[in-house]
Amino acid sequence: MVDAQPKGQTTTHRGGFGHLGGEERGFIDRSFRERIILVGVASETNKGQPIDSQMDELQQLVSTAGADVVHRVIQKKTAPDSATYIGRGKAEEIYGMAEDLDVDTVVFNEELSPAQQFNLEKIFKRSAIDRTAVILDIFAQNASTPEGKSQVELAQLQYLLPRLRGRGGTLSQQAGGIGTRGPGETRLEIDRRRLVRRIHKLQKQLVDISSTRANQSKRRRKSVNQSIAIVGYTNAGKSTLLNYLTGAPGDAFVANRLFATLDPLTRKMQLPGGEKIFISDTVGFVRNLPHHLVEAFKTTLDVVIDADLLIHVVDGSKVRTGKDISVVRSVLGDIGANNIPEIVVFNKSDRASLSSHMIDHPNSVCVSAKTGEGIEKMMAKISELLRSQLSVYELLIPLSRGDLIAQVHREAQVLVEDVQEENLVMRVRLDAFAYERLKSYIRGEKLYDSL
Ligand SMILES: Nc1nc2c(ncn2[C@@H]2O[C@H](COP(=O)(O)OP(=O)(O)OP(=O)(O)O)[C@@H](O)[C@H]2O)c(=O)[nH]1
Ligand SMILES: [Mg+2]
Repeated sequence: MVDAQPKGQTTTHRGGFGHLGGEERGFIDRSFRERIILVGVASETNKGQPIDSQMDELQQLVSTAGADVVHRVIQKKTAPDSATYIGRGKAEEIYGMAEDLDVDTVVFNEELSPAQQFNLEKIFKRSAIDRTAVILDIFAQNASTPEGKSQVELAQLQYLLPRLRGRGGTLSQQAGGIGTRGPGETRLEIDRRRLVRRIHKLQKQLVDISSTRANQSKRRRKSVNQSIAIVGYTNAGKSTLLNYLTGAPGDAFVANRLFATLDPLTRKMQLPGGEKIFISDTVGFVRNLPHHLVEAFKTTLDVVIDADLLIHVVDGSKVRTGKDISVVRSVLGDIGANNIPEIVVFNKSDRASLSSHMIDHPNSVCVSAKTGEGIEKMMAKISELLRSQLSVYELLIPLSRGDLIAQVHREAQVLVEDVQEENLVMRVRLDAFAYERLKSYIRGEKLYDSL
């Protein structure tokens, strides 16, 4: 058999998502907009969220990835089919539609097993991908820093690895799609080995980055007391809030699309009482965030794990917010951040009345990150919660130790100072880190836990 593609020549195939990242990405023409059919199963396992709103979100994901949805199919089924996810008859029907509508790719609402994907592609004679592949693709397109890129590529490769086995036959039938140019099996075998090597390399790189970050974090804690992280469902308004709070519009990237932010952005800000803190904007979460992606993002989410307080931003203009909130909390649990105190902030009060949300979340606040409405109240609550984590002590420092006095001012919140003979008595609020460094100068017992 003669390969029509001369060796060494690169090609631009009909791009689209679900393709390999890294070195392969140079081959993809992103200007081409794929035509998509969405497929969902309305079953007992839909876990509370109506299938229509799930499909709306999937459509939004697809359009964020740069493709056009031309049709939607929802099948009622008690449980997804283990071989083809939907029924075989339905799959044949979708094949007919895909031919008629000149569709490139069929996107499924839930994660397909490698076997389901293989079987479906055989029936459709075109790519069948799932929600996970779409999310990975969006992250791949949006990643900007070397770290973000490595994390996404790692997640993509880990997702693709089990899917490469045995797909040679179907791949050679397709006009475009994941690695379709090769003669099937042989090329896949080569890719497989290369992918495993690449995975190991990326894992090592990310461990190195993570340890550098941990050191930086320790350094940072020497000079400042507390830090907060803004977390929440994608598109809730986290970056808009950071911009508002730090008084730097345009600092953090804001966009009405999913996953506008990928890499954390940390800024310094002042609380109403004058205390300086760090505040970080973070990547948004989404329902069924790919498992590999959460794993990969653990390093990026260090700022969340290190935080003293989480501002959990919720798009209050959505009719139902319960699912968004539980998704965010579950991802926080996955990364080990579920014990950090959290304040729920319903955002976009300029767009809708948000007071009904307060019934289920009495300690929450309603704000508009756009107009600033409610922000003052939110800040008062944040200050109160942060302050409640600090303990108050009296330090006795010799007046001759100007260096130490300066250190106390840097690392603690000084409430009152009084000269007594040769010493300066300083009443201060200390967090755990400052306590460790200054404990030998503490006079007497802890005065109280908070104000
Ligand atoms: N009306 C209104 N729109 C808002 C408000 N806050 C944010 N938005 C809009 O909501 C969209 C998403 O805002 P972002 O700040 O990018 O949201 P995010 O949570 O950072 O989103 P990701 O980074 O994609 O997860 C943008 O179109 C914002 O202009 C608000 O208080 N009111
Ligand atoms: Mg953002």
